[in-house]
Parts: sequence; structure tokens; C-alpha cells
Amino acid sequence: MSELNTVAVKILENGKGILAADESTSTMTKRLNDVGVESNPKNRLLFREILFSSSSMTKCIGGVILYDETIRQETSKKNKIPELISKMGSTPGIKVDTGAKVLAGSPKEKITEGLDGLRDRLKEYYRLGAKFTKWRGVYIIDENFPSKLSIHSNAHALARYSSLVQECNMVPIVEPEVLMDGEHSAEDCYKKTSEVIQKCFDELILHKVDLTGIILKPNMILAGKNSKKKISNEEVAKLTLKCLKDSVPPEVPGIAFLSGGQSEFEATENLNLINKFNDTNFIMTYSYGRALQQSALKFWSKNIQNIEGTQKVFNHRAKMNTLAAQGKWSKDLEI
Ligand code: 5MM
Repeated sequence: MSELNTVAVKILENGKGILAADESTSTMTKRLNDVGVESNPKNRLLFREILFSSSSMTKCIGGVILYDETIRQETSKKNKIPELISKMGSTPGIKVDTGAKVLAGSPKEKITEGLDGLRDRLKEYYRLGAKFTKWRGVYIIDENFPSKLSIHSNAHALARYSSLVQECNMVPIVEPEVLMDGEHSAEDCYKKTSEVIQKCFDELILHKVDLTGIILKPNMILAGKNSKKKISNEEVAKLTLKCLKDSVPPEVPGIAFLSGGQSEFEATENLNLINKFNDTNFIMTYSYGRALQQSALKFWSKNIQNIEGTQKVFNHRAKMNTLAAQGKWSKDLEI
């Protein structure tokens, strides 16, 4: 197997998952302001360093996605952040897109930017210690959306990004996120997500991306946030598996779901059921941002010097998700 496949599998194997700590400064500012903490480089680093030095980094978190600001920061003990992550037994990664902007030609939709100058930025991130990268395309669901234009242009960007990343010896995380916002049914989410993922793979193949050396980061198949027709967690798991079985080529080693606005509990429960029913060869695990950090952030905001207490809350969430990634989680393990 290729070197990239070895890296991808190491990040995802044995129930390990990914901590998505790649919030851009504006998103992180919103998260911190929501819990009453001032957003400045020192506080952003403080919270993240607490997570990156917790014991679950060794046992549960196979990889951490960083943001440009964080990969350049030093810890309180003067270690580089990627060094801390590697020392804890995990793998440092980096978000390399520069955000989703209005899509010309379909202004209600977004296209992710960041291809200009990417080859040089990748070389720098590699030197800084990154072993994998992330790029997120976003899609909305409505009667006429996602449009063909959005599906095509985002898939094209994800494929161009992926081939540049592999050229630079890193594993690309391919993240096509079909958003949960709206009133759509789970059936709509299933149809649109399948179309989006299939188009991504058409483009990845066209761009000669080695599919054994990527990680797919999709949404689960869920009814829209404001849908009147909710489905059970079992149905979520079964529809998600059906969608991925039919759309993802078998060479892909692993799938790491985003949480997409689900509660921490829901994201864990759904992942657990997906793994209980998993009849594929894909590793199915997590790459959660909000669903791994919410409780820890809330706890930390009450006393930002309480490192141990915050780590305990984070370790619990990471452990629950690592159990779910093996289909071994149950409700009574929650505290
Ligand atoms: C951690 O949040 C990332 C988004 O940051 P920006 O919007 O500020 O660029 C995001 O890409 C994240 O990695 C995924 O959406 C998964 O996060 P969730 O919270 O959906 O699990």
C-alpha cells in the first residue's frame, strides 16, 4: 500500500477519529463570544492547547485539523503546536481552503476558494509538520439546489486541491458538506448527497488522485433542521450507509463524518449505529468540530484556568465517540 494510505489508516484505525479544531478566526470568535470569553490569540491558543495535551490525544484522537493561526503558535512550554500533537501520539493536519464565497452565476450558493498559490502554501505547511489537509465544499438543499453549477464547480475544486496535496505527500480530506439547514426530507438529503459525492469521485478520478490515500468527510443523511418529517436514528444510519456504499469507490480507506450541527449525543448515537450496521470495508469514524468541543468549551468558559476539569470533559466526549466508531457505545456510558 502507498505511504499516503498508511498515514490515512493510522489516523482512523482502531476507533480513532479526528478533532476538527480548524475554526477560522471569525468562527472561533463567534464560538468564544457565545460562551462569554474574549477572542484573542492567547485565549484561542489556551483552549486549543488544553485539548491537544489531554490524554485522549493518545487514546482516541488520530488526527487534529488546525487553522493557519494555530499551526504557527507555540505552547506555554515553547513547543510548536504540531510537535505537541505528534508527541501526544496523534497526527497534525491543516485546513488549506480560504473559505466559501458567493458562487458567481448562482449567488445563493457558495464556492470554496484557495487554489491560487496553494502549491507553495502546501510546501510550507508540510515543513511546519502537517501530514494531512482539509478542504470543505458546502452545498444547500432547496427545490433547485444544489445546482449543477455548484455540484460541478465544488467537485472540481476539491479534486484540484486533492491532487496538489498528494503531490506534496500529504493526505487530503475531501469534505463535501450538504448542509442540514432547511425543511427538506431525509430522502432529499439522500438523493442530493449521493449526487454530490458521486460527482466528487468523478472529478477525483479525472484528476488522477490516488483514492487509497484520501479520507472522505461527508455529512450523515439527515432530515433538514426544520423538516416536519424526522426519521429515527436507525434510519439515519441505514440511509447513510446505503448512500456511501453506492457512491464511494471501494479503494477509499476511510470515512470520517462531520457533525454538522447535530448535538453531541446525537452525533455519537448515529455514528454508533452506522458502525453496528456497517457491512462495508470502509473505516467509519468521526471528524467532529462542534460535537467534540461544545461541552468542553462551555465548561472551560466558567474558569479558563481549569485545565484538568476541561480535559476531563473533552476526554469523555472523545472516548464516547471512539466507542461509537467501533459500534460499542451505549447510552448508559454517558454521565
Ligand atoms: C471546525 O469548523 C470548521 C469550519 O470552520 P470555518 O467555517 O470557520 O472555516 C469545519 O470545516 C469543520 O471542520 C466541519 O464542518 C466539521 O465540523 P462540525 O462542527 O460540523 O463537526
